[in-house]
Amino acid sequence: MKEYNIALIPGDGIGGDVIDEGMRVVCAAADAFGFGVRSESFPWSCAYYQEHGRMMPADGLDALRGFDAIYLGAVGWPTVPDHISLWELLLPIRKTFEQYANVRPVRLFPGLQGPLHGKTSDDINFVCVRENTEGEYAGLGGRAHQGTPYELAIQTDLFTRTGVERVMRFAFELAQRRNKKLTAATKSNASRYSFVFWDEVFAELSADYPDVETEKWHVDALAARFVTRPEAFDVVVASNLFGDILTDLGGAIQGSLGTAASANLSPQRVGPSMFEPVHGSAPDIVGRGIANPIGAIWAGAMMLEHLGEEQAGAAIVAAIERLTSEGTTLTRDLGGSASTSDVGKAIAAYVREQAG
Ligand code: GGG
Repeated sequence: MKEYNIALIPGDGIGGDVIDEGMRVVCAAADAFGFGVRSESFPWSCAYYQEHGRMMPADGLDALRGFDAIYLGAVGWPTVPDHISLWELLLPIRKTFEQYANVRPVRLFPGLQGPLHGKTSDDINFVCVRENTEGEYAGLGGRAHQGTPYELAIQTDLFTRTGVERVMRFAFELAQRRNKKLTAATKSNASRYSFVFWDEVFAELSADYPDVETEKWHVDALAARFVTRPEAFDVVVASNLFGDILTDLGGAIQGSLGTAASANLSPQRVGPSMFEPVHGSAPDIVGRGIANPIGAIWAGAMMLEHLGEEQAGAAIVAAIERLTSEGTTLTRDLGGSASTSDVGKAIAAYVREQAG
């Protein structure tokens, strides 16, 4: 029997609650579809930072390297500055293992009522591919003359041909497997170096994928179009920051950010890929058992699909669809009163039923 080793990083706030439910469903799928899952949990988080002065140990990345996948909950807590928690845990994992394609599906599940009037699950079903290793998250810059009237801060973005080309090729190939349309998010009117370059690479590569229809939109207009014409999209490719912002909007139009899933893929398998819900640690609802685990569970389905267990991944997605269609076991953000574990247990039961 095949067995997969998963590194769990529940992280902060509701991260632990949603990863518990995600693992309940992943383990149910493993039992039902005949493979094994072993997991080891790492306590790296803002609480760990407060005890040890760092978000993870010095050899943390080496400890992760041998796993088949990483399953992460949420990172960030008000007691630790966000730029520390992000730059000492999430971003080193994405960059070191070259998880350059951050795949974030935007989908209104059947039965759910999103905020967009008249738009149904047929209208909201596309995928954002966010560049995940450079761009506005390159970390280049500095501060000087702090505390003086001459104080300054500089932050610059970084777009390399390798970085732009590889994520765009990934998005083109994804579009080829879907409905053959790729939209690029740009801002080449204002950002006259990086995004002019981004547009040039996009135009060059489009010649290699003649079967894929292409279009580019300035990110401001694109954000508006997410609201007015979500049905116009199939695959969207965006830089790191634009992709981050657009996919929170994506979470909103799919009914709740709590349902949004994300896969940080290392297509060349430089290291393990990482799977996480899009949402953060949600300090406002922590400890109340009301967090929506669907985003984490869906990320678990993407993890199994990535590991080659496509049937199990598809069964989890079908179980989520059944749950939302029935509408009786939903958390508060979706208008219900179910707890986090009610939702996890229901989805796990539906997965088991599918395997007979
Ligand atoms: N689920 C992971 C998490 O906590 N995400 C929140 C966040 O702020 N992520 C930053 C990013 O993806 O750029």
